[in-house]
Amino acid sequence: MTDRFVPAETDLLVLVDIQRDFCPGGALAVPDGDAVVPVANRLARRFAHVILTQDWHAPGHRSFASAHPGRAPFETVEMPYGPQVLWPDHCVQGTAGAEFHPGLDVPMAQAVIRKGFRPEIDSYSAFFENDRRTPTGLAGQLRERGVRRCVFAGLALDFCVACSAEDAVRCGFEALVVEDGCRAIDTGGSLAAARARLAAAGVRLIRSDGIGG
Ligand code: VGL
Ligand code: ZN
Repeated sequence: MTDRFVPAETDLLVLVDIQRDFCPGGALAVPDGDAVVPVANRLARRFAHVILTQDWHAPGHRSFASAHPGRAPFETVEMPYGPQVLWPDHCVQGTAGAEFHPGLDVPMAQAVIRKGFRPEIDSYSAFFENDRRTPTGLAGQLRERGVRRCVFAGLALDFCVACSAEDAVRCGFEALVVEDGCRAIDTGGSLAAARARLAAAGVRLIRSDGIGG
């Protein structure tokens, strides 16, 4: 049914936010989030280029509901750069919750993009912060390395994975998402909205068993 995807030298695997806080028992646990770990480990062995992203918030980050008196997690507020969902405190720099999942076995990963470290602005995408303007530097790094196509897996499909894939397209890369290598938060219709945005951006959804050479 689906065509096979054979990773080429110009393909990059991006493993998004596979961290303790996004897995069961964590501060912002994505349902079944740790199910992506074995998929990520397998995928990483198929790609010449592998990078990781790591949600990495300053304490008291403005995306935390705790920074907005009277507000609760999963409510949406208006920030200078647009609407922002408020989250439980998560992935605080240097804490155990910000560490990669202990089962993630990807010693071949070549770079870690830390994002969300500016206290006043959230960053879902691996390429731009949520103002859609402030770059992380990843696009330049990938161009210098000759990468043409980005393949994404990780957490959460409807936030950081979807935003990263959309921005990859915006930056001139082709983008694919490995669906069974992701899990979603699905709050307030976020998963359906993300799927629609991915389709509109031309991001292809594939399955991990269709990848190989
Ligand atoms: C994420 C919400 C807040 C994600 C990060 O990795 O998808 N979601 N911070
Ligand atoms: Zn975050």
